[in-house]
Amino acid sequence: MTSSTPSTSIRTQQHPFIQKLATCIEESWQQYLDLAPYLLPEDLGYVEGRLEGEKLVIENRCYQTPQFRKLHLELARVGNSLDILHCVMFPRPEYALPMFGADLVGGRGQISMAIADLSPTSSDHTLPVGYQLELRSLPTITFSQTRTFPQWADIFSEFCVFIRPENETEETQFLDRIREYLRIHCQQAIATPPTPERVEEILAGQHHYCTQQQQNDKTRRVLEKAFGEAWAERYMSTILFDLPS
Ligand code: 18B
Repeated sequence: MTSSTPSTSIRTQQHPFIQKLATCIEESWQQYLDLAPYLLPEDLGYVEGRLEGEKLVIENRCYQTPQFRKLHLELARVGNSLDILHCVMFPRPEYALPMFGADLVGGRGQISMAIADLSPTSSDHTLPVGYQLELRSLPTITFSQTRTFPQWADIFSEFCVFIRPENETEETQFLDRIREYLRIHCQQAIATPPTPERVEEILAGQHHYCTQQQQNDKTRRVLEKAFGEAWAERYMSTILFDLPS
C-alpha cells in the first residue's frame, strides 16, 4: 500500500490529541509494515446512530499484513461532547506475538482516559523476551493521575499505561510512549518467525483477551444507547474483538 495518511470526515473535528495519535498509529504502520487492505463485513466502515438525541458516528480503518490478521483503527464521535479512539492489532495465530491495544476517551477539551498496552497471549502470560528487553530499556515515565483497572483487566501487562493525562506535556509523553510501543512491536513482529506448533496456545490467549475486553460495560453502554443491545453485541464480537474464523 502506498497511500499517504488518509483524511477522514470526523477526524478533523476530533480532540487534537486524538488526531495526533491516529496519525502516529497510521504513520507507524506505514513505516514498518507491508499493508494490504482488509475488508470489513457489510460496510461497517462508516456507521451512524443516535445516543440520547446526539449523533454517534464511527469510522473504521483496517489493514492486514503478513504478521497481522487485522490492524484496526476506529474513531468515534458522540455529538460534540465525546471523542473516542480505539485501536487493536490482531496478530495471525501462527505468530506468537502480543496484542497491541489502545483506547482514548475525551470530552469537552479534556482527555479523561488514555490506555495503551502490549498484552501477552502466551499461556504463561509473559511477553516474548525480545519485547521485555526493549520495553525495559525505555526511560521510566510517571504520570500524575493513574487510573484504577476494572475487574476484567487481568489481560494487561506490567507495561500498560492507564492514565488521565493532566496537561499537554503528559499527552505528549503518552504519545511518545505509544510511538515507541508501535516501533518495538512492528520491529519485533517482522523479526519473529511463525510457530505453527503454538497456534492453539496463541489462539487461546487471543480468545481470553477478546472475552475480557467484551466485558467492558462502558464501551458496551455507549454502543447500546445508540444502536441497541443486539447491534452492540454483534459489533463488539465481530468488529472490536473478533477471533479468526
Ligand atoms: N471506553 N471505547 O473503543 N478499550 O477498546 N476502555 C471506556 O473516562 C469506547 C478498548 C478500556 O473503568 C470508557 O471512564 C467505545 C481497548 C478500559 O471500567 C468509554 C469504543 C482497550 C476502560 C469507552 C471504544 C480498552 C475503558 C469510559 C468503541 C485497551 C476503563 C471512559 C468505539 C487496550 C473501564 C472513562 C472502566 C473505558 C468507550 C480499555 C466511554 C464506545 C483496545 C480499561
